[in-house]
Amino acid sequence: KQRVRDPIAEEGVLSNLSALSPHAASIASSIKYHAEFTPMFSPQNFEPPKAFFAAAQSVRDALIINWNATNDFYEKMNVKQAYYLSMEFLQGRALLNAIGNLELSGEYADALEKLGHTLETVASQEPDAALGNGGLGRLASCFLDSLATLNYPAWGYGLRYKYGLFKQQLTKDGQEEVAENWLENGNPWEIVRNDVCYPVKFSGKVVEGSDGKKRWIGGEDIVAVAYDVPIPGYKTKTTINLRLWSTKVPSDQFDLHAFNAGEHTKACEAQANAEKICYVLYPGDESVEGKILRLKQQYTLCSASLQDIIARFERRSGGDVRWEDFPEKVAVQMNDTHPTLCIPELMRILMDLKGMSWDEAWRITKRTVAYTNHTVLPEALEKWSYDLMQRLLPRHVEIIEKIDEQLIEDIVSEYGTLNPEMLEKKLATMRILENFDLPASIADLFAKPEESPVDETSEEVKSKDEVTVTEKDEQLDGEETQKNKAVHKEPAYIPPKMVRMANLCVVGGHTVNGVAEIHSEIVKQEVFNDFFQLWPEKFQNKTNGVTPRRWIQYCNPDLSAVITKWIGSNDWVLNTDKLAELRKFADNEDLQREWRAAKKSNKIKLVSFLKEKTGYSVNPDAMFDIQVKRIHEYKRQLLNILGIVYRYKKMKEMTADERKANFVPRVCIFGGKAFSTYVQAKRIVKFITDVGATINHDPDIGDLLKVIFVPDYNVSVAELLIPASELSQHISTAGMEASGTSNMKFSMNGCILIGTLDGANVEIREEVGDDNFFLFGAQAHEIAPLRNERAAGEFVPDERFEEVKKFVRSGAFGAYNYDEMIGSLEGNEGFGRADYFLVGKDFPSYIECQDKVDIAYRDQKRWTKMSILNTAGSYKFSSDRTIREYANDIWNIEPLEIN
Ligand code: 4GP
Repeated sequence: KQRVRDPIAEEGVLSNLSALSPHAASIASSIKYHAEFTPMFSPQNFEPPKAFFAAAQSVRDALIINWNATNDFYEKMNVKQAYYLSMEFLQGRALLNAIGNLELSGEYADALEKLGHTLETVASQEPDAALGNGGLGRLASCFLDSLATLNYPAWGYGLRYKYGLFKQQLTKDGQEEVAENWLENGNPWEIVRNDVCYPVKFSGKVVEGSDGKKRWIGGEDIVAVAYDVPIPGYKTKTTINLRLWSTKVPSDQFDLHAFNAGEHTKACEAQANAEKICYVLYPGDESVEGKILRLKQQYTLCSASLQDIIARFERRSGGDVRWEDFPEKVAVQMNDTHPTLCIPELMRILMDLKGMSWDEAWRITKRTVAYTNHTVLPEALEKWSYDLMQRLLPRHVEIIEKIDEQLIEDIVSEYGTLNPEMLEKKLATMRILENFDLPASIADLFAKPEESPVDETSEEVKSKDEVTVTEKDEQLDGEETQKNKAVHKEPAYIPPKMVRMANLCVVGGHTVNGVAEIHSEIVKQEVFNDFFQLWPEKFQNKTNGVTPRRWIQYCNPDLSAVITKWIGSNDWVLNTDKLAELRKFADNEDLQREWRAAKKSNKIKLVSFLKEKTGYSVNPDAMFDIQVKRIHEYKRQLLNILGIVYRYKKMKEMTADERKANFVPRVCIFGGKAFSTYVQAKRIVKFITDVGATINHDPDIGDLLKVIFVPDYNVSVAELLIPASELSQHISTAGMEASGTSNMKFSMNGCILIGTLDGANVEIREEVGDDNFFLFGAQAHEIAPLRNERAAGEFVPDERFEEVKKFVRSGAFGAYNYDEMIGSLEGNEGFGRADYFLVGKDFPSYIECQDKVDIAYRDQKRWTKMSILNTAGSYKFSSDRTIREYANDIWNIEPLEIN
């Protein structure tokens, strides 16, 4: 027998395992086994990266057993299953979450210690799986955790991007984006399923067979391959699946002849084209190539997932496939509009491949899919160029045209033809196809005989076919086209034909939901009001939630221990209603002391992290005031930083003693990424770092004020920041933040919020109580009149706001010219929309509210009580609650616990 070399033992790290509990000992030997056989690292070492890999693989073994059992059980029971389709899953790290959910954290800590490492060091080796941008993607990941925990038969479907959301580096010029190569060392959590792959087609043409059936032929064929990621529930065997698609070329398409003829690039071209679909999350879409790539991504997700879902349905039906039962077995949730192509794709498969009639297919599709809206920003409501879509997905465009035609009929039959003006307006806003002629029968209604008909062939108006290729490409972006045409003063502007994905979702989905009460109202009353009037029963609210496992239990063990002690058990992790029991102890001095100690230990951890990442030393006794989220004008990081500038200016005007007496020491922390082409957002990042560079080095200020921008904000950084936070800022212009989810995480961790009445802030304030939330600013219903007032030049800015702007313009924060940024708050000529986000309007109430924060913080008893009441009032914001609501009200699925 050959002796298997044992690198760990050879290094003398592991003498014997007998001191461990049997479970920890078997974990240690499993880790040893994987350390030996993992091909990833040189056999000699057992450094932390390798220890992580080996530990993760040992966890994966355990997960696979449960995952197989879960899938087998679903297969056998053939119950209805929900599928959550999302272009984003912001999973973060998996190790601590997995061992926590398996209730093996202690055993892993012991085993790793025996092997010479702390669990913490090993866990920190894991790269974040950042397959998402922000709220929408992180919500999807919280939902997976809740689905598994609550034993719901459900899967997630997404794309396996080779590069996650970019890494953010901060230089003297502001943000720089660097590729996030999260798969560089391999991904121990995924299982590649070469046996699960589906063809996906682009372009080509549609032909009609002699049987009248449509066939989509030719074009480019690629293959989507499944990579499965097991998602363990908490305290349950249920381990659901996140299936991520990767793309490649069909195996018979490698051009061996070209390769042998020395044309290596050509030979590999098809492969490269197929693979690049899954290269990056949200590839830049300024260029036509970028747009094509994004549409290919969306279609790949929809097509591969639906083929997979349908294959499963057929398999589970045995020999007896009854298509009308499809919606009884399958619920598809579209996470925003990115997976909208599910609708025409399901129609195509049911009609062209399964032989159904239009009516049958439409009935099934409508009962299967549902849509969640995550934003009211008009620029985020996706539209695709009709021409581009037709080039890439000709059959789908035919189907969309027919859905649009049907919609027109529905609208006409609902509203009649008696009021053509109203009908015209409805059709203009509700149609899926934008800038399209009406069908002749309807168009007649609006004919204006006195106008001479436009001569399509005249020189003035170019027909679509005459437009050159480049012009066509320009037309792909409506705004760009308008700008170009305006500059060149072209005689006749033909607005580009577009497909409105959100409208298609509302028409094709059985349910449309917003993500917080106020947002769902805006969805009904504004964004989709015409649809709401037509189909009120489709519209629902599902207030977001976050998983209490990751977002308190695992990221904040100190506070969790205090909660568990005072509630008497850790049931609250599953049943967050129990958190409300903390209310009765909110004044208890012992609890308050323990509460503060937990916060302090989290702050101390953050202090060393900040030192390591930014070089700045901060005082752990100062108030930690945090704003972390994507950088966007509507989220108003500018309001926060201008408030800080105001504070700084006031401090500078005082003597040292006055400063001490008037201001509570604060560490103001920012984090977040700006989209790479969003110039104003990047400017704001640079401004914050410039303000920090000045204030942090000002000897007059010392520990009284520090401004830190934490680079590369991601899930793991959030897990450190949130537990250490005391004040957090959720200060969007009212009506613009759909929900927010970090507000829920902060509140859950005993952080007090300063915020506007926007998104889920409204509901958080209701739960935690008005006294425990710092409210300021204009309300949603006031925003439109305020903007009008602004535009009419009737707004008189507060002098403190004027003072701050002047101070910034004076060059107090370095040589960079911030005129343009400050100008955007004034609506100067050429600087865009006159303070569209109403920073100037809300500035006075914001800084006054910040004074109230200082007063409250000085009274630590009062502050601690507020903090406790925040955690106590956060029970509603568990994603378990949200998922139960989706399951009951939208998907109609039941929990199924495997035995
Ligand atoms: C975000 C919203 O901005 C945020 O308010 C919400 O909490 C989150 O979705 C989850 O519902 N939207 C996006 C996006 O991330 O890409 O539109």
